[in-house]
Amino acid sequence: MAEIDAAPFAFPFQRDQIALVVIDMQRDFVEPGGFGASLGNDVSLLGAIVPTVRRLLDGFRVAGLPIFHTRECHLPDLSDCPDAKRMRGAPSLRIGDDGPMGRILIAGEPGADIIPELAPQSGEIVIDKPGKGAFYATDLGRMLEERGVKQLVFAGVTTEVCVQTTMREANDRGYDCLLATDATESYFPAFKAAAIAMITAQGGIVGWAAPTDAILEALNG
Ligand code: TIU
Repeated sequence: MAEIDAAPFAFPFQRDQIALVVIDMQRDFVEPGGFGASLGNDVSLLGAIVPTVRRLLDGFRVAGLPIFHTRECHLPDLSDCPDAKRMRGAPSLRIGDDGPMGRILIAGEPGADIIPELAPQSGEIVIDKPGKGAFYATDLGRMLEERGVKQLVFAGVTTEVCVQTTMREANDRGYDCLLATDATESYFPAFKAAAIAMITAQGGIVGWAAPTDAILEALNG
C-alpha cells in the first residue's frame, strides 16, 4: 500500500478513495474589507499559502482525483444565518452589511467568491455552507458517498475554525483526514500550531498532518 509520510504516523493513501477539500479560500477571508477583516483580523497572513494551495489543487487535477471547494456564505435574506452568529461581538461590519466587496459573507457577492488564483475548474464541486463545518446543512456527505470517497485531504482557511471543524465532522463520519500543513493558515499562528497538534495528538485522534510535497509525492508516485 502507498503511504504518505505524515504525523503522527504514515497515512495509508488509497488513490481510488481520496479527494481534496479546499476550505473557504474566499475574498471575504483573504482580502481587506471582507468578513475576516471586519472581525478585526490582519488578513495579510493568509495570502502566503495561496501558491501552495494552488500546487496541491494542480496535483489533484493532474491525477484526475475529485476536488471540492467550500465557501462560507449566507442567503441574501439571511434566513440561514442565526442571530447568534450575526449579532455576536462588535465587528466593524456584520454579516449582510454592505462592504467594499459587496454584502459581507453573502452568496453571489464579490467577497464570497473564491480568490481568482484558486478558482474552481469545470468538474470541481463548490459547496456553499452556512456554518463553520462543511457537512452541516450541505450535500457534502451525500456527494462524497456517491463518489466512493473515504479519505480527505484538507487545505484552506482558517486552520482552527472552518478547517478543523470540518475535519472533526469528517472524522466522526468515518473519513481518514489528512491536513496539508503548509496549505492552511490562521489569523493566529499559535492557533494554527495548536490545531495541528490537537488533530495529530493521541494517535491521530482527529487525523493526520503532512506537508504538501509529501502529499504530491504520493499522488505522482
Ligand atoms: N474567523 C475565522 O477564523 N474563520 C471563520 O470565520 N471562517 C473560516 O474559518 N472559514
